[in-house]
Amino acid sequence: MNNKKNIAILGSTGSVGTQTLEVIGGNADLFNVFLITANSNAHLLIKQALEFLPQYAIICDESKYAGVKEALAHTPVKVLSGIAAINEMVTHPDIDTVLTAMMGFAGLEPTIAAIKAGKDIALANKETLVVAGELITGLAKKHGVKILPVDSEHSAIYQCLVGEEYETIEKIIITASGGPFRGKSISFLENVTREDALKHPNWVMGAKITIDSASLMNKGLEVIEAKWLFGLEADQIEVIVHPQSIIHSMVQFHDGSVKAQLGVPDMKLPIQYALSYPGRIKNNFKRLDFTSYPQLTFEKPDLATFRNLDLAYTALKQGGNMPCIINAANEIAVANFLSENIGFLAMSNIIEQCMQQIQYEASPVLDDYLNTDKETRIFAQNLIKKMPLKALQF
Ligand code: MN3
Repeated sequence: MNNKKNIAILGSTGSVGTQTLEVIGGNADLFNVFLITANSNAHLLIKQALEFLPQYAIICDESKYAGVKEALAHTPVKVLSGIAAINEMVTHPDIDTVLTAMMGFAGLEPTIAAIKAGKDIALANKETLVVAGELITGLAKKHGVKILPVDSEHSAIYQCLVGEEYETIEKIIITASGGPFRGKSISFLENVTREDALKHPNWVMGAKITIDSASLMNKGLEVIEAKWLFGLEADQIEVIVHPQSIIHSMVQFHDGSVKAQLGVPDMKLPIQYALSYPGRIKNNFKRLDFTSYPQLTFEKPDLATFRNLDLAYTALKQGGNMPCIINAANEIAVANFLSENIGFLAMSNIIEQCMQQIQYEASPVLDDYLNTDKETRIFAQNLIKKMPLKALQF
């Protein structure tokens, strides 16, 4: 296999997964796709397997296994199915880097398995660090693996920190576009629809993260993700709304100097950096033309209207299993908003009630996270079922 880097892509059919394949496709001399996985999108998984001929293709949904197997029968690609197969195959000795782009809590177990097997992680699944940041960063340290952020804000901070001493960080400043409802009032948000929320001004992403961006929960999850990635305290992590999404985030050092990383909004750049780190690869992605952006503007986030960001800071300060609770509650809330069972503002109420009602654990271990996640999902789903129609909005 010469010295190409073998990459496993967990969640290859999602937005980050497909863009990762684009990056690898443009650098076939440097990277080899070793393993791809999909939750249920068998059609796209087959198409990707035919194009990239990975050693393994895994479909999580076992009911689709036979179809995928048959479609790839004439190729050397080995087809497997189920989450257990993913947890096992990410430990394959030939894999160098595992890029985790599965959606939500599902990313946790395979990430743990990969770290224990000594694989570097290109982390696109922020929920993994939100839910179990202490456990994951502890394991990464123990096994000597790097966790390279794919999230654009964290990639920006990572790039700003190259060559710097950790002790000199005063704070980091995470930028937020503000999403499609920036500047709107509570009364406006009462009536927004799924379609309104899915219209992100700057980034093209999957449905879940797009709703999280509209509610600012995405920024809340990113604040928690940053705490663990960079070993910071809550008061060292600031969020600032920057609607143009040109500055991807910043670091302020203890001499007052601020470093920023800039570029046009395109996930392919942070994906490529995570795969090529510590090097940089020449590419022909769109370049930033400063004169197209004569004004870069900044404003404080509106925490009274977008309560999710405030709830995330609360969870971060409380620690323990609280971030796991908000993540699970949010996944259920977003799924129900997407299927039009609840209104936009109900999402924060569901998360807040779960934070108050689910048993708090100060020092959770893996089983506690699994239990908290499960319990919170059931509780949140029941809450939605029992809610009177009007309460679903408020
Ligand atoms: Mn981001």
